[in-house]
Amino acid sequence: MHAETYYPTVLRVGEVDREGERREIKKERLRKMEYSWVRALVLVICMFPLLVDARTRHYKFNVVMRNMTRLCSTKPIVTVNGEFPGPTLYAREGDNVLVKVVNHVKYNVTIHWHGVRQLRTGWYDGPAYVTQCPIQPGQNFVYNFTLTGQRGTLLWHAHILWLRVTVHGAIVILPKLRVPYPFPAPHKELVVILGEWWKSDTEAVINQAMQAGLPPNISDCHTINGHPGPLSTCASSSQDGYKLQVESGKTYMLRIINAALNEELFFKVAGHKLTVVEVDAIYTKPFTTDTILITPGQTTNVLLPADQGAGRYLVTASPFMDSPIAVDNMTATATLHYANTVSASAALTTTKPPPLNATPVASSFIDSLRSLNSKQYPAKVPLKVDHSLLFTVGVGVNPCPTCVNGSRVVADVNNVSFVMPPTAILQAHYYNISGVFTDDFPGNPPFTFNYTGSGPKNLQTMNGTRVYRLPYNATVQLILQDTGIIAPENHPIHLHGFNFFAVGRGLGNFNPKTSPNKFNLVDPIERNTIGVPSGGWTAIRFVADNPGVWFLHCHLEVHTTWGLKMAFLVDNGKGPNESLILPPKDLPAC
Ligand SMILES: [Cu+2]
Repeated sequence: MHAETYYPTVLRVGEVDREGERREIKKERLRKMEYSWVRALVLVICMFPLLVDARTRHYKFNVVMRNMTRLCSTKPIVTVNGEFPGPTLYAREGDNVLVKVVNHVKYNVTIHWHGVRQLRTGWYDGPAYVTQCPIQPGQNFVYNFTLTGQRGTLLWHAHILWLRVTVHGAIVILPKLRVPYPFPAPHKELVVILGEWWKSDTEAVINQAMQAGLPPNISDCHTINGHPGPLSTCASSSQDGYKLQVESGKTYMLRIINAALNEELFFKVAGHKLTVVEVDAIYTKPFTTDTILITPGQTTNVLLPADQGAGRYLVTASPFMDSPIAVDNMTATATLHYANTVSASAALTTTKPPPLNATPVASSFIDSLRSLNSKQYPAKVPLKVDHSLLFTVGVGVNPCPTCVNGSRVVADVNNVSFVMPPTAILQAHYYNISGVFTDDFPGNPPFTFNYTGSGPKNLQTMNGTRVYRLPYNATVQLILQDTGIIAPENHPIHLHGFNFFAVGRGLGNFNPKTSPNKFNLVDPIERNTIGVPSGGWTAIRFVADNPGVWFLHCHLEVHTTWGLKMAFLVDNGKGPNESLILPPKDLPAC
């Protein structure tokens, strides 16, 4: 499979972009004809950088309300350009992307380009009060970043309040022109976004929960490309929901994204195998499976050969939860539909989603992931460690006189529940504004206990806006250790500004003497979001080669809201190439 390389055939870039590319190629051909072959040769050599040169892609995101009906009820939702899921952002590796975000809604808004490295351009990363003040109603802001050294699927989403429930979409980064995929080029590529639908207003849900100090309600169903699907209680016919149209004998690439707020999901296609080729915009060693696991914030590209008989096949997205915690247990469905299927009512081949608590299915998927680690796409795992950190992640209980039980559920990293500052940390850092944050985030738990046991007697956390400071280019090993406080739980942890290597993983407490013996320092998976196993730990390594302030948080929105978040502050290195760019002139004010 890997002896040859294959060029992507259909570049599913927007029509305008494809036109532009065709025009470029035509112009180039005309120019060639005007010169003798020697001059043409010289010209081609000179022109070559232009042909592969990066382009600028312009997008406009109008944040607007729109009424949407799902599960037999209608409500206004916040959208980008009226779409749910939002528009796909197409670009090539190396391109400069400009997105003008105009806020037409009553909420403050920011957009995060999840997984985009934002090298030196931290101002455009998007988490509210971390890298920028929000875009206020009636205001706008142009995000301006370059896609350097990344290709694959990522996502964009709102990074304030719970707006990302409907404000999200795909980022498709195609390889540079003429650079093939390291796997057989698919016939077609399809974006598949998994999400949630809430009948209630999610802002009201979380506000009420925070006032009461209790966990918020759960969503009413999951969605595939915005639809609960043909098996949903409100489906009008078996034709409802998203349809993946395929032709027999062709291979398709699904760019799968989990944009749900609070749930990790299994994804299956009845009767079909899926070959994983990329996660979080990093090529993987291909492996074939019938079920993928995807946490909120993660992306997975799979190849799907349409090798079955004509008919319709069920596609499912169902939750994974291996702790005694309430989740939305509704399975979202869609159908894979063969083009030569005559009748719309053709037999539907179904599949059973894995059980809710299918830990073995989840573990086997995670254990199969490896970086491609080829000559062209090496896994540059840091082998020496400058900063060795251990962060506990979990929940706690703090006093709250006005709450229902006199206490509130909170979440923390190393016993610190992060408090959002009134202004952006990056701005406070850049302009030396004191009193916004401190750089004393603890590199280890403030006190040791049997982390995955039932927890210490005192479940109280400290509040603080504390960052962990790193010099430019420092190498970091970070052990993310789940705690058993209240209940152990799987936390999908997302790091902004970097990819990291997931070098190890285990159940129980991390043992600094024995656990590292099993680390994979050769071809561990590289990504930006990783599930810390319930009652276990995950070890990651990264190089702090990006100056700025970089958020680290649980991608279950409920845990982020409760305080399971912190930030790394990476200082500038030497000279402009190792320093944060100047702040943009239109950076919103708080
Ligand atoms: Cu979490």
